[in-house]
Amino acid sequence: MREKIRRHSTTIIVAMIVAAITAGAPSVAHVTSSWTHLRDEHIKPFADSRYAKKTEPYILEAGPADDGVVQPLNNTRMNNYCRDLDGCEVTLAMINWNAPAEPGNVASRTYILFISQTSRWWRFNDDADSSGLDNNDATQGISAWDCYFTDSETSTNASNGRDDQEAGFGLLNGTNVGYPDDTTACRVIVKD
Ligand SMILES: [Ca+2]
Ligand SMILES: [Ca+2]
Ligand SMILES: [Ca+2]
Ligand SMILES: [Ca+2]
Repeated sequence: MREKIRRHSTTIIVAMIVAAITAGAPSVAHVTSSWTHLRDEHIKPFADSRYAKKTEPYILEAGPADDGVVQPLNNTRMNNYCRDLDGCEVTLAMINWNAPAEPGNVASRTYILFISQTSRWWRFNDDADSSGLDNNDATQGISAWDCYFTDSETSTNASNGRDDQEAGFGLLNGTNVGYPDDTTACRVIVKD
């Protein structure tokens, strides 16, 4: 009889161990699926070059000495930053337009720009939804006060003359368009 009881208790212990292992199995599966989710949804995108961020903003300035002359933006960098899945953020800034009263003050406008991944069409999300085609022999762009972001990359004179006969964009510090040309600078800041 004692022997039988011992066997029975052994059976119960074994049953409890099996139950514990079985109960533990779903949590192992859960951990595995959590890891898979973490890897696929949160880690992989950062390793995917399509999502890779070039953390340095691309900044170009056109000072008073550049007045009226288009300063070309590096087209490889513009493509890397803006011709992708998430476009880029473009800030167009005017600096020092009121030098004696507000030295170095910066006026700015910021918009999102997408350059088409399959053509040279581009578009901002400004109020006008400004859009154009790069490299089509017709200059297009946006402006903020004295400063112009243009799909022209080539200056034709020192009086705002510009051409869009190649792929690429430019920054123009406009001459004779309303702000003191001897102090005013323009700056474009492009973030991926
Ligand atoms: Ca981008
Ligand atoms: Ca154009
Ligand atoms: Ca162009
Ligand atoms: Ca100017």
